[in-house]
Amino acid sequence: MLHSALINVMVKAARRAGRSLKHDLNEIEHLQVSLKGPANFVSLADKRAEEMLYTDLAKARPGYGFIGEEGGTRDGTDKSHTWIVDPLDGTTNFLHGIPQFAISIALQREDTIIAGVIYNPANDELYIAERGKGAFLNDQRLRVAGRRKLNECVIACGLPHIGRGDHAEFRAEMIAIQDKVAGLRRFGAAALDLAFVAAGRLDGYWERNLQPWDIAAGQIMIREAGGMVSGIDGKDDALRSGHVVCGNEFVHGELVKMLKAAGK
Ligand code: 2AM
Ligand code: CA
Repeated sequence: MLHSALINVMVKAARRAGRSLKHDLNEIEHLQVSLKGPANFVSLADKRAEEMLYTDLAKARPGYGFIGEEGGTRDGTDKSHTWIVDPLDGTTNFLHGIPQFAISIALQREDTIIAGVIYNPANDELYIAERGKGAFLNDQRLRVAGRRKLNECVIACGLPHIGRGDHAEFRAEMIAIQDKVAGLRRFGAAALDLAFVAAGRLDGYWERNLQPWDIAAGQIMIREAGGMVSGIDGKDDALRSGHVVCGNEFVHGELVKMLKAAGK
């Protein structure tokens, strides 16, 4: 399938960094990690992946700014374009050899995300989206699920971990949603949760306290697949607030209502 030059640049970068992550995953699975321990090994793996992504993207589009999880912000001469990159989303899964992690690359022009690529090298699933041109998984056009009965919906969430977020708030939200839906899931890689909603595998998803690189590529994926993404109160911008809720129009609206009620 033919994609734009921009998408080709992003896909090529994602695949190269993906090979590196897959190699490192193999080391973890065979316990050939460094003496300093697996956590240190993983932080080297994601730094290496981010450097590869930066090198490839900067070579193809010199001057664009770059925001990455590992290296922080690198300003470019072109102030209107910024790459927003997570070299390894789902770090804990990766560390445990759970094949649910991804590279996430988005391109922002002014205030708008115009392209996104999410790539899981463990199963070779490649999601792409470009503004106005649709979203695809391995070249198959994506469409969010059409369900309009909550008790048939599978909804994913993020669980705040030790020392992070508001655990009591999460439990209240979970209780509000748990007995209205067919099933709750927690996969642990935000970019893939968003991609799964775009692909219609999940009907909806919410999570708090994320970073722009967790959300940016997934957001355009869902919008290009016909779904809705916002901050938790329904109208705000998830990229700014760090809190995200998504689904088809109906599910998104219902989740917003339930989350609001849970907060009271
Ligand atoms: P990461 O794996 O790149 O850290 C898990 O619930 C999701 O939350 C993952 O996508 C994870 O991304 C993300 N996340 C964002 N901020 C985090 C933080 N401070 N600690 C752990 N996970 C975080
Ligand atoms: Ca992340």
